[in-house]
Amino acid sequence: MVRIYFFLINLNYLLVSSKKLTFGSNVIHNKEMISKLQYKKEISKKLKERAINEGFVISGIASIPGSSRLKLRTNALDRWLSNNHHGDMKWMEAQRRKNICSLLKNAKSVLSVGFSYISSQDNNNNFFKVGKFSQGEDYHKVIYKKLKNIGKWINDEIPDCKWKICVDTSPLLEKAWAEESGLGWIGKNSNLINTNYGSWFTLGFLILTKELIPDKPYQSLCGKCDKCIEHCPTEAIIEPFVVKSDLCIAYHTIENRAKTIPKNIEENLNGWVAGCDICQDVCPWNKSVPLNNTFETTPKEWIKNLNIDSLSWDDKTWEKNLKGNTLKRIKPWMWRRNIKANLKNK
Ligand code: B12
Ligand code: SF4
Ligand code: SF4
Repeated sequence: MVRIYFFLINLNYLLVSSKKLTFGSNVIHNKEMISKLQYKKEISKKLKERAINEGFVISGIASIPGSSRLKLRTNALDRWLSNNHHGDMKWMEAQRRKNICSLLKNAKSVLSVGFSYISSQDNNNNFFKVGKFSQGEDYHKVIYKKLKNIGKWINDEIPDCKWKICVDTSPLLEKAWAEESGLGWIGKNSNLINTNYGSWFTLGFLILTKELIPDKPYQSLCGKCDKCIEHCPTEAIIEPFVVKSDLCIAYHTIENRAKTIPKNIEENLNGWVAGCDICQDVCPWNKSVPLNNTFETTPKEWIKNLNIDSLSWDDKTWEKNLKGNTLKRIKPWMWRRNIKANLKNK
């Protein structure tokens, strides 16, 4: 009897203490979880602030693989390609564009940033015009340099995090990832728009192997507006959000490598020598945005006063004048082709 009594007391003691143990380890576990979450929140905030301090106007974070919205955008890319809306840009067909992890193994998050290129000195009062995005320093280099500085900061602050920079040329669905990171919404002209900065910014990305806290995507704010579609002179926005490259002035003046520009485009150039801003100029969200007047966005004198002189430049002069500019990506013969096409229809 006494033995049974002691056995029951021991059993009770064991049960109570094991419960205490489980409860205790749960508390420790929860505390760890909370401090991990707290750390993630803090480092995500710091990273975005670091990007703004580096000179970007907007920054945001998305988690990989992203929401169902990203699947919709990837399907839209497939439709765009199967309808041949990419014209001769065969590089747009790269399968890797649909899988961000093909750019960095074990990628968990992406930092998206916007670099404002809107300067008070743009050249658009001239007959000959180039897109605002291309008037200052080459934005690929400007953004790359800034992102590299942020990468160095990450090496110190998050040493176990690997990173990869992407600016325009990597096979990444940039606007969809920027939208996912909460930078803005994809407008009917297919550009990414932010409520404060309109769409006058170029995009850059740091793909990261660290899990971070994602931002909330915007809702579309185009509403009933159709201005971009109505004003496109070549009807290149064939339906909301879809640009058919073969009808777009930007495509023909920058990407088209043919000797001549198709007649229907040529007749509508109206001074555009490289790129086209019409569907952004008419956008209400672009009307009063803060300017970014820095050396990086200031156009060179010859761009501010663009005229027919550039037609007579030899390749050496071309090299000299275009050094460090985004437009360097256009070959001198294409530049001459574009100016001549404009003159024909002036
Ligand atoms: C190919 C390309 C071009 C081509 C094709 C344009 C295009 N719309 O795709 C051409 C040469 C014409 C071009 C022109 C320009 N380009 Co560009 N281009 C690119 C590039 C390399 C790929 C874009 C792409 O993925 N196209 C594929 C198609 C399928 O994508 P999409 O048209 O954007 O379609 C998306 C949306 O429409 C959306 N969608 C489809 N259906 C629906 C439905 C709903 C409801 C919604 C909400 C969305 C939606 O999903 C699609 C897939 O994401 C990117 C850089 C990059 N790596 O991403 C730069 C990029 C898009 N270009 C840029 C710029 C600045 C321009 C120009 C403004 C330059 C100029 N002034 O001339 C013009 C704008 C012309 C225009 N209206 O689009 C910037 C845009 C920045 C921004 N704020 O959005 C980018 C991001 C480069 C950069 N790193 O900054 N470009
Ligand atoms: S860039 Fe010019 S041509 Fe191309 S869609 Fe916009 S308005 Fe039309
Ligand atoms: S012009 Fe209107 S429809 Fe087009 S992108 Fe801007 S707000 Fe959207």
